[in-house]
Amino acid sequence: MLVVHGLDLSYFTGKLEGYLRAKGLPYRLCEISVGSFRRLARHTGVQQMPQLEMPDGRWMTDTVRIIDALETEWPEPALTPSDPVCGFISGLIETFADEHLWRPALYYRWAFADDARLMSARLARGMLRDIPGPAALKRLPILWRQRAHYLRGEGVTSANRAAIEADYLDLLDALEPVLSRRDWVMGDAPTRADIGLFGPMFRHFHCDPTPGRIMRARAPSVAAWVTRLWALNGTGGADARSVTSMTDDLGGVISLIVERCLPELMANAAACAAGAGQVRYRLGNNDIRYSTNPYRAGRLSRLQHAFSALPPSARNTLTDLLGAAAVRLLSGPVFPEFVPAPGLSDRQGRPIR
Ligand SMILES: N[C@@H](CCC(=O)N[C@@H](CS)C(=O)NCC(=O)O)C(=O)O
Repeated sequence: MLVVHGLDLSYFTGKLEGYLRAKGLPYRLCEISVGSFRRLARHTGVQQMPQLEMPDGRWMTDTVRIIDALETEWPEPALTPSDPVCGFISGLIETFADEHLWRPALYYRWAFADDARLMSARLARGMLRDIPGPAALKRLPILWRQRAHYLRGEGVTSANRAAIEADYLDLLDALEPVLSRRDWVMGDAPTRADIGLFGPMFRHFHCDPTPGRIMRARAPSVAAWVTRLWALNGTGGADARSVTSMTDDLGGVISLIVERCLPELMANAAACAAGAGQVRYRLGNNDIRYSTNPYRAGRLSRLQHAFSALPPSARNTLTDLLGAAAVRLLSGPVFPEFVPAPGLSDRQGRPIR
């Protein structure tokens, strides 16, 4: 059986679990501790969760690489549409979910007192179970660390809070009409768009107290989609290869990606390429500044490479869908593919010494 080493409150552990459930692949979740987090990183070279242990002894990390590999090893049911336009959009939505929604998801968890108290206590009792001391005391350094990394470190300030909240609220408003009409984001079968969105939507926005309350009130069909995906054990015959055309109602989600996510990915990639330590990006009328993220730059190159490999007819359709500005950004300058540094690196691809 597959073993997922992670935490039952983690964004990307949840994304991988959603994928395995949609695929109908049985797995066991093994809760990481501080010690095992460091030890397991030696198998893959990256200190992050989840780490996937395969029955044949192989180890994998990074949900994108894992899903790429498992889609090849277990092609049925497919979660990647074979239609070039739909396949590209499902990967674009996955990238948006993995990279752009990270900030609002972490913001809602660590900026609100109730959420931060609950989640730091769960981490203290869970992941830090191998560190001696009372949970009440262990909670405080966790709170400090998570706020330093995931609020200040991701560029959250009191001035840009409303813009970060809008990332979540506008997404709910864009998805609610779609998911009140059908079961899955892109059509009659779950795709990588659903799996990507499931990461932040399930473990953070659905399960954390403050965004969960907002989701139930503002977007009940999104809440139903989260639990629908969690309840999957295979897709019951649905297959992403049946998703062959784009529906008009995804315009709201596409606009969020074009206006907010792609410019951020580009600003970060350009700052990485220039060797700058910081990226500055405009979200609405607000500035967001954070340390350049090499892994995130790699996610833009992946999209650029996928775009350049498409047939001209698909690129034309995507120009109509995404607009000329987004397509200019996807067509170049093409940044080099991200290659993790040798040795141990962190989730951003930075070497750990
Ligand atoms: N790109 C990775 C991201 C994995 C990731 O960022 N995991 C988070 C937890 S959800 C992590 O390991 N954080 C480590 C930390 O906070 O130090 C993936 O797709 O798996």
